[in-house]
Amino acid sequence: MRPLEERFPPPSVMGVVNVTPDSFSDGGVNFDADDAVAAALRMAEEGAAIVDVGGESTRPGSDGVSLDEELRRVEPVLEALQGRVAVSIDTTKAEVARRALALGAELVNDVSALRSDPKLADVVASSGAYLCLMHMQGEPRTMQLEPSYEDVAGEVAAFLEERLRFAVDAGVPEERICLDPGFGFGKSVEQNFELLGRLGEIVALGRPVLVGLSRKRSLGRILGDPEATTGPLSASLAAAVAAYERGATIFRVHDVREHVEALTVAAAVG
Ligand code: 7PJ
Repeated sequence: MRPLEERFPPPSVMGVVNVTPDSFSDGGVNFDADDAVAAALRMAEEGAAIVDVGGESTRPGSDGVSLDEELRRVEPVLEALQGRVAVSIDTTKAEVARRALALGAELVNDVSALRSDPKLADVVASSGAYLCLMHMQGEPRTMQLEPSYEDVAGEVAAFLEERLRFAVDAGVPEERICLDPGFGFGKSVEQNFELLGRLGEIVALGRPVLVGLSRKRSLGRILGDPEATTGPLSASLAAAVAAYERGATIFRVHDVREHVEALTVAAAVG
């Protein structure tokens, strides 16, 4: 298995394929399996290196979903995509990851960083899959109520370093792991922007850094709408380029073509 940074050289774009009725920003557009499959194939054509298929919404305020329901959502999509496009499974559940990996997924995107399901580390370790470990303060249902840090970048870096150690100790090779500061997961607008400015402190941990800034509400809020629940494409592109310049290597986005174009230009600058 190739190291993650060779399999996904910077900048690599990960297209978001939510198979949920209530996601952050594409609120149900891909809830139908056929629509999700078509969206994923289009993203691959537009230059996505991988598509991230998820059946459990993690938007602020959301509740979890049962194992059966999550499998019912994602399995038909994974089956249809098998052998056609590289797939990441966005889940916190070991059983969903196990089925997804059997259906050809190559990366497990766990927003709980192996804290939700004690069996997930072993599923990843024994399969040879890539793994993304993401920072979150609190849990989706309540995480935006009162996010609090003394030093947001320092605390996120320390958390990710600890979760990296945990994953490696559980048998996941370090070269298969990437880290994600978790923009919007228990962070205020100011904390998100401070974290983005200090992304170098996460990059300094020595693993590839994945960022998800696409359409996030902090982007809408910094533009002046205090009630915004999403951000526009223009702001998403600016944030992605800012992250790229600070060392991020994988970009989880909804608008693949535009991000591929923006990041290709940013990369040409060197
Ligand atoms: C992220 C994610 C992120 C990773 C979501 C949305 C919210 N996984 N899943 N990083 N965000 N690794 O799609 O806007 O930032 S759900």
